[in-house]
Amino acid sequence: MHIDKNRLEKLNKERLPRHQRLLELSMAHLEGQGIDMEDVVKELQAFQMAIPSWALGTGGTRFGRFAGGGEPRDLQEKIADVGVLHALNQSSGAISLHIPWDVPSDFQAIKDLARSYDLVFDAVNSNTFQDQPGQPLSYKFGSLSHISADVRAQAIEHNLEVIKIGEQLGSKALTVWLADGSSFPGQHSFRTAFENTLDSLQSIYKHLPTGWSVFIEYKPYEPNFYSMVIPDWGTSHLLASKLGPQASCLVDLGHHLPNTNIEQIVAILMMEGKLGGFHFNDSKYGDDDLTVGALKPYQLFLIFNELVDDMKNTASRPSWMIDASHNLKDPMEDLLQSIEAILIAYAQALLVDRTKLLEAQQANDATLAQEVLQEAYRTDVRALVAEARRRAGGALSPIVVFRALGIRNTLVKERGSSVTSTGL
Ligand code: PSV
Ligand code: MN
Repeated sequence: MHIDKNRLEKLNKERLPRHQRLLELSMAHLEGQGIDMEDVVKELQAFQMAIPSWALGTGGTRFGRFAGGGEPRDLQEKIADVGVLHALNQSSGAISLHIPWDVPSDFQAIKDLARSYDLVFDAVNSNTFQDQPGQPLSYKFGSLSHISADVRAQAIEHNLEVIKIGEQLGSKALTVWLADGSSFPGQHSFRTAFENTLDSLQSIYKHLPTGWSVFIEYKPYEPNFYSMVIPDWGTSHLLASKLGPQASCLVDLGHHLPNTNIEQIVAILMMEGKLGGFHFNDSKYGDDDLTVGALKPYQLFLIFNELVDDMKNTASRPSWMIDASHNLKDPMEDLLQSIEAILIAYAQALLVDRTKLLEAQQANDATLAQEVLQEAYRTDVRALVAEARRRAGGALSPIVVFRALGIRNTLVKERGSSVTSTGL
């Protein structure tokens, strides 16, 4: 499904007078602070977020899944859905495939389809956390860390297969997230599990094509509840360092114990040049997969404050992906809201007066430091985000247009009301 550009423009036109009034207010505010709005808009337009192929369907909990209508039935339809999102917000120009949930059958056709929506393929994700039909050996007790060399070999082979798929699509990175771990004390040896994991990752690393990266994702618990083989950023960093320059860490916001200072982790990993990937979501307790910014927008801003600080000095950017899929909302509306929250936090971080912040830090002036950060955080940047989107050809308000165009109803008519998309 392609968005009707004329209808989008007509809806934009209706909102334009109000938007312009709000934009003028924002401009006046920024001028007072010596910030050129054009610089901020340019940065916002360049920001592109990958959508995982599994997030276009309604997510489930371990108690059940209530599929919404019109969910994509195959990879083509998932690409079409990301295309719709991108047409609306001009900020989701990439798709990240999870293998084997979404294996292309005709690579050229899939690439052409993605191009028709102006999409590229970001990192490819391997999956050794589930057994697949016909798979000879089980991952019940682990994959890359397994005590059996045969299971490890099977998991390594899968990752190499994922790289091959990614190469054909133009991806440049492999994301490895392991569910490996133990649920009971004594169940396995921490050292053996780590050594096996490192050894397996080394076998994968050897086959990384030039220009490729491997991202090592960490998670403190779930599905294993006593120990995870890669529970935290320290372990991820240790593995990435041992592997070499093409390996780096992946921070998923939901993969931290409550109250962890994620912005500090981000700052240190960037300092070391080891922040390769980033998964956005929000949570109250754990890996809750809630819409980005739904609960902790200030934390999101503080993370972006660190990211922006580093992005000034380097051209390389982490691979950004939304990693959330909710069981209540329309998945496409959920993604639109997440991206809006990310852009708002990014814009606010761009407004931080870094000279003043440094002065405050040098003078041990905690009051001034807080003032500087909160001055930026409390600035209403929504008109700037909307302006960046409008200039790129997107919708002033993506959710309003999504609803006004009746996109979900069209998809339900096209695909049916009881289809369940692949994923979790
Ligand atoms: C695991 O919780 C994770 O964050 C990994 O990134 C997976 O690829 C994704 O969620 C989907 O299960
Ligand atoms: Mn993740």
